[in-house]
Amino acid sequence: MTDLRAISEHLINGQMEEVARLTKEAVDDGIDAGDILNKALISGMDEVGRRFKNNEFYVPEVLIAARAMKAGMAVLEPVLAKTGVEPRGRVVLGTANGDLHDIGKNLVGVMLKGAGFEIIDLGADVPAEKFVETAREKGAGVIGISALLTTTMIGMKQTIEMLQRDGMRDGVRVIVGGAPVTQQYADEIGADGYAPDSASAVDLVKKLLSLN
Ligand code: B1M
Repeated sequence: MTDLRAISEHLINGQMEEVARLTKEAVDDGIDAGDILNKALISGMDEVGRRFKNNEFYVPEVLIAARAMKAGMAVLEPVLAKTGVEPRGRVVLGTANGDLHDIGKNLVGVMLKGAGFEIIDLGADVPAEKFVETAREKGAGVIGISALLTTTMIGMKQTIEMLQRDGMRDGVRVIVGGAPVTQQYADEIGADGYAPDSASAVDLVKKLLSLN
């Protein structure tokens, strides 16, 4: 029987082929897909997040682990789709209007995905209307906006104002982040939360959706 801890270990070490092979082996052994997701892949990614937060891991290690996670997910996703394991919540993610920086946003997406959330990634340079429209269409509980330029942070405020205008503010939590963004700015514009890094973004979304 495949050892789920071995999958986690390989994921933490970024060994993509091993993660894919062992995930397939676990599926073939008849291990529950939800258990493989939670006890092997997500728990491995949680550890990556913990190490990243404590400066034991840096961006390259996180990206390599994320690639390994994706390899495992590629094996598991068709099985999960059949067994109907529900995602923990749906998050619309993007970089603010006029801003092309997407590396930090992608990391946030990977970590959230690793924690079991469904991510609707709108990419970079996303207008406020697009965030609001997509959250409405997809019934997302959270909008996450990244900005790396001081000049594009305003897109966060515009999105919140648009949610208010459209009567959607109570149903959608807005989180913000990116190098120039601060807790103070998040408070000023009425965001529901600010996260300084991708691991904290996962904790924040869990907290806002009362999943802790
Ligand atoms: Co640009 N750039 N850049 N750049 N760039 C910065 C941001 C800058 C600080 C460099 C500098 O001058 N020192 C500066 C901004 C100054 C400012 O406004 N304060 C700058 C500038 C000026 C520009 C241009 C205007 C340059 C020019 O053309 N004259 C131009 C703008 C283009 C545009 O967006 N319209 C530009 C272009 C680019 C590249 C395209 C070349 C490239 C981006 C490539 C890409 O993303 N695909 C680029 C890069 C790489 C950088 C730096 C060097 C690195 C950014 C990065 O990826 N960091 C950056 C300098 C720097 O930050 N040291 C710089 C790594 C990443 C993992 O960190 O994005 O902070 P970060 O994400 C972290 C956290 O912030 C947090 O979690 C992540 C992981 O821990 N986080 C969130 C991020 N989003 C979050 C969302 C959340 C929660 C947490 O919730 C939703």
